[in-house]
Formats: sequence, C-alpha cells, structure tokens
Amino acid sequence: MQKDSIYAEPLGKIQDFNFDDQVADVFPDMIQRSVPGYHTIIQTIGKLTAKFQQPNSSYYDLGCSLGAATLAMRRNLSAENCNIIAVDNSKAMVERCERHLQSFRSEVPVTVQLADIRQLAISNAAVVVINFTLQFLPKADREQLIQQIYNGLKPGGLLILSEKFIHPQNTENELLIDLHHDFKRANGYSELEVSQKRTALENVMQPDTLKQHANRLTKAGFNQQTIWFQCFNFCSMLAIKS
Ligand code: GEK
Repeated sequence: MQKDSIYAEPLGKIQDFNFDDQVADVFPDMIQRSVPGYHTIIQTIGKLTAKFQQPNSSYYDLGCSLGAATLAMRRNLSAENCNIIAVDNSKAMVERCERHLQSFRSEVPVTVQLADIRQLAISNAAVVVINFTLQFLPKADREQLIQQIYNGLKPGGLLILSEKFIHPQNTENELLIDLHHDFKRANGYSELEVSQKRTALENVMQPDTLKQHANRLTKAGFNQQTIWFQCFNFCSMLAIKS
C-alpha cells in the first residue's frame, strides 16, 4: 500500500482538496489512517447487505472511490439476479476502481460509472451505500439526493449513510475534533499534515449535525433509522424504507 505523504512538506498555498491521481494512488492508506472505524464500517456494510438482500435487485455504492464498499457488498450477496452499480465522479478513482474489482472473482455483475451521483437514476434498489460522500456535496443538494435514494429503494430497502459530523455545541465539537486529530497523530500523521489537510478540506467538505441528518432522512420518508456506529465525530447511520 502506497503511503499518504501528500501534506508532509510545507506547502506555500494549500489548494482545495480534490480526488485526483495523487490522492487515488494513496487512498487506501489515507482513508484507513484518517477515518476512525473505517474497516469496521466496510465489514458491516457487507453484513448488512447480507441481511437486507432481495433477489432481482440493484445495489448502489455512491461515491465508490476504489470500491471497498462494493467489494464488501459483492462478497455478501447470494440472492438471485443481483447487480451492483458503483458511481464516482473522479476519473482517477473510477479507473483504479475498475482494475481493483477485476482482480477478484465473483458471479455478481458490477458496473462502475463515472458520473455525478446527483444526476444518477436510482431504481429497484435493495441497498444503497453512501459512505463518506454526502459531506462533499453542496448542502443545498443533499436533501434531493436523499429523496432520490428513498424513491429508488424497494420496500424493505436499506440506506447506509456514513459521515463526519459536527456537534452543535462548541465545547463538545472541539473535543471530538481533538480526539480525531489524536487518532490521526497516533496513525503517524504529523502536526503539519493534520493542519494542512484540515485547511485543504475547509471549503470542500462541510459536515452536518446528526440532527440535520436525522431530519433529512425523516423528511424523505424513512420512518426507521438509527446510528449503528460512532467514533469521535464520525458516524454511520442506517435507514429502512418500510
Ligand atoms: C469508501 N465510499 O472507500 N458524485 C460522485 N462522486 C463524488 C461526488 C459526486 N458529486 N462528490 C464526491 N465524490 C468510499 C470513500 S471518499 C471519502 C468515499 C473521503 C466522490 C469522490 O470522488 C471520492 O471518491 C468520494 O466521493 C469520497 O468507502 O475521501 O473522505
């Protein structure tokens, strides 16, 4: 695995973070050292897919990057006539995702699409995963995407939504951010790397509060939802269409 050292040296002007070749090359190392519980979340996406699978259905991975969630779903699908649609709008990610998926054998067909998830038609879905991607959309576009997901799910269908979040109270928010930065330092990132990455993400990733997420899910029509994972300011929610 190639080590992420993108922010290791002082950069004069820090550009907005973007999912280019340089990021895609180090992505597995970057996400594992930056997102608390990433491995657990990916494993559990597989387990939840096994539980919520329905025959003759589609499974979506929105903002798939290198396809970790797609692989977890694919390994756990046994129902008849299922297919997975993995979507990302970064060419660098999609190219590597295709290659990565081809290196594992499976009966379940996967289509990797280079597209903006806001323009995607979602239908006949048993499970939709959006793992740490909604936070990169403009805030104004999030409600419509969650509604499209709800509309595209079959009855009994499952949405898994993982996000970094902000706490509405300043003290708690700062504490969660500190704990996350400690986690990154414990994983070998320097003070400089933590702070330059924070600057690069400032305009690009704008997290919501947990309450905003819950309200948005309810408004879309999901009447069953829960947080099933939380570590510091990272969480994963699930919502079921009854
Ligand atoms: C994983 N889910 O390993 N349309 C499509 N893709 C987008 C859009 C958009 N509008 N905006 C951002 N992306 C993955 C990790 S990473 C999370 C997801 C992170 C894509 C972007 O190109 C990137 O690949 C992904 O969303 C977010 O489980 O890096 O923190």
